[in-house]
Amino acid sequence: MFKKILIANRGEIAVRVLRACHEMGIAAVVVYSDVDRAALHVRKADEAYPIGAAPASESYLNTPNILDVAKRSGADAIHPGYGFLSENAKFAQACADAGVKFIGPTAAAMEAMGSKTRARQAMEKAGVPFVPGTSRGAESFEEAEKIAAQIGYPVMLKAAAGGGGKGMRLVQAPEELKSSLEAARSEAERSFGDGEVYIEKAIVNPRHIEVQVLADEHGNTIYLGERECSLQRRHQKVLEEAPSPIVDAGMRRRMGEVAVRVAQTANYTNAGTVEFLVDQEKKFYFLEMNTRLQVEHPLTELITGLDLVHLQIRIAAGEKLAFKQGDISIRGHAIECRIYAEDPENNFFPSPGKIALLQEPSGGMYEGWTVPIDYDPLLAKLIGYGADRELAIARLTRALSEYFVGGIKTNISLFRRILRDADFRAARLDTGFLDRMLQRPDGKPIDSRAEAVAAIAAGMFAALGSTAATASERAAGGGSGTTGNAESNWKNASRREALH
Ligand code: MV4
Repeated sequence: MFKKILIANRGEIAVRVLRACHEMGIAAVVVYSDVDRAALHVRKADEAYPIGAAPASESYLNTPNILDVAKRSGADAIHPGYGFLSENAKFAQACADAGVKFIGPTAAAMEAMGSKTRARQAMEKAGVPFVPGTSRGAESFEEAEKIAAQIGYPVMLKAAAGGGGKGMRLVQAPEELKSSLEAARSEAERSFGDGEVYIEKAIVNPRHIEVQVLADEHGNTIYLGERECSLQRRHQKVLEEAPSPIVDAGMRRRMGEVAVRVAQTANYTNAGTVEFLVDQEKKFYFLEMNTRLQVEHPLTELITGLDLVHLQIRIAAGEKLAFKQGDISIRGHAIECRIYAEDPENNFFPSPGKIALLQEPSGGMYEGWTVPIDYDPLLAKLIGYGADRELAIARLTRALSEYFVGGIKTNISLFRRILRDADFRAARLDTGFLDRMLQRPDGKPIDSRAEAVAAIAAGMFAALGSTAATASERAAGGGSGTTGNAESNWKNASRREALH
């Protein structure tokens, strides 16, 4: 087993990986940029090294500096977290060349999945179902016109090098094809330096459902059920749940077996996610594979009882999976809210700044911390778990009512709204859900002042009446807490948030 792991990331995922290292008796080394000197991952690490200025290109994407820290600290492995270098095949190769184990798939497996058209060609051979369309770029407008007519409108133009919706265009009718193709091409060229664009049948209001897979380095690959990720805004996931409300045991097995075939076709090792689009008839189509641990991985951990980061580390250290597909069972239901530093009342405008007040039912940030503008706005993840979906929703609703972040804006109110939405409650979810909800007037608008006052009142109860529940939640949260200075916190709260 590794003795020391370097975590090449920041924020909540760095803390999550760090905790797994400590649970396994492994020392954790972290790196940080200039604006992250006071971040939680730095505070909790065994060793922390500065790697550069705030821009990610100078710090968290700075391969030479990160590898230099690996060497200086004597780390024997690197965990990339998600984002940053996690899906960078060149970085994985550079780690291998430097004799440091990259905790993730090989550079070759990442490259196999990097190009959509290449991945489609490989999956075609393996008999994996994917959206009808071409598996190579359209050479000319005339060719695209022919293909689109064969497939039938609406069609989707996609960048072969793409992901996350960049270089993607929905084309409803033949007369839109020319301008859409040009737009998709130039966007793909600008974003990826590769203008290859291919054509798929457009699935109308699809669901986005993904399957977690785990593969060891001895040929064993298993699936760990699915996550429903249909609630997105501008290709940014907002709320995810597991299991998917529309997937039954038979569909889970069929999707899982396809996901395992995808992974095996790519010689995939470690943790990965196979994404599917699911149409209104519940037919599923392979979309792409994410060659990293994902933000929403704790949902799978809750419903399977497994720790995915522990398993990633064990796999990377060469261990065999200690269980088989038949040992995996799905228990309960989990829902995740991504708490972002952005303002849902103001077009989701980014909201960096100092966290002046924090009442939280879980951990990820602390009072007095300044959220930098330089990175992704994800502050924390709030996950409700219960025996079934109803209970998971009830727990999340309760936790959201206790949640308050002062000094900056967050999207917490958006989740209160989603969770009381009738369509959400009935699990009528698809990728158009959020946009539709946001176009309707808010059925129960909450005055932000009233909301702040309610939060302050909740905070007073939490701080003054020290019940067992509050104490344990505070312990789990790891924030600075309010016990002992309830009065000054209350004063801060009222001064800053509402009563002035
Ligand atoms: C699609 C599609 C409909 N038909 N492909 C968006 C991101 C990219 N990874 C795939 N995406 C889509 N591909 C076909 N053939 C609709 C989407 C899509 C979407 C997918 C998942 C989650 C949210 C989405 C929002 C809009 C469009």
